[in-house]
Amino acid sequence: LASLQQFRRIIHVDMDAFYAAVEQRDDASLRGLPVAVGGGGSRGVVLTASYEARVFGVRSAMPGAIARRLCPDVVFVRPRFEAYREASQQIREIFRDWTPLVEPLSLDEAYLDVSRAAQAGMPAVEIARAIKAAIRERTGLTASAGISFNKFLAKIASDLRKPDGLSVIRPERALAFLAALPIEKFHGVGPATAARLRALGILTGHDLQTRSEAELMSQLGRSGAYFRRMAQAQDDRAVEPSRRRKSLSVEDTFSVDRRGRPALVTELEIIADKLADRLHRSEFRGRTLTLKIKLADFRILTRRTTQPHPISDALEIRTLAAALLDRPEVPASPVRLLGLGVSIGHEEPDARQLSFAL
Ligand code: TTP
Ligand code: MG
Repeated sequence: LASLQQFRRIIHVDMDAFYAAVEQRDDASLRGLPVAVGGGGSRGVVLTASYEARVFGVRSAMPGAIARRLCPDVVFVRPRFEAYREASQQIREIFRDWTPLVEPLSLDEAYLDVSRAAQAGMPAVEIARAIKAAIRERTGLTASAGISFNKFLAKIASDLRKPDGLSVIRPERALAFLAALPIEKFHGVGPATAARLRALGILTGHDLQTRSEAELMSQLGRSGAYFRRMAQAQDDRAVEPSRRRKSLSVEDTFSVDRRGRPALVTELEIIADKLADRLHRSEFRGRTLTLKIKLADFRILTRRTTQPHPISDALEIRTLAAALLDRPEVPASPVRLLGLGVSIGHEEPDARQLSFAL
């Protein structure tokens, strides 16, 4: 089986500074300037920054005020999600010229399984080059591509030479490459996990490769076993083209239980903003909002409301969430977790159709 895996050819494509690149494409006066998309208001965060702004340290998810401090000349641009969706549809059409096995991860990113074409004699690297050229020609934007024999390595590869990059990680080089890779670069390792791993003396892929599964499981649970498999280049996850979302949700478990309406509403606002952000970045559309409340005794309450239109606006989600909290009443007992999710209604079997109808 292990050797069979090595015959797979996976390409991961990720657009460069996607929202900012679309803005610079559509407004010539922004080209060459440090641009931040989002972050303009008093409380807004930067969604992405042009490479000119990244030189100053401006990053996604950074409050606009900090971006301005780092880069006083930064130009804030209001996001135009319709334009990003349009570019996203264009790149997906290009992907489908090469394989039906396309799994989008977000508007600007997808996995492609091109094993069939590779077996038929078209090297995956050539396919990736052709895709990059077509993206440039049809959208005026640049993308970076990574090629390998599994998803995990393809995704890491696409990040190696951004922007406009193309990188291949071949099977015979994979283990050495992963051994040298700092754990921060492992997809799925955020700052918190990285700190935990470092505290355990796990700094690179080599440290994951050489510890036993039992040891990592006892220290890190199931994710320990998962990262070990990834470090050993054992990733047999298939590219799943038909993965169609039925819901999208965000939850927060509190370090200290929250009690009373003002505290709960404050938390809900944070969760609502995160959910709106994720809704914008996916194509998912749904009309039902569900509030999940886990009490300190682990009982779970859910409340939901269905709107006549797809839910995506942060302010609307905040308002609906507060109303759900009040209806029938604010829970009297301490709350351990709050979650908000948007889902499709019964009469909407296909979220994508709905987004076309908009
Ligand atoms: P990314 O691919 O993570 O970033 P990017 O395309 O801007 O830059 P890179 O060249 O490093 O790939 O995300 C794609 C788009 O998703 C990005 O342009 C804006 C949006 N986004 C958010 O809205 N919030 C976020 O926190 C992140 C990371 C991205
Ligand atoms: Mg990108």
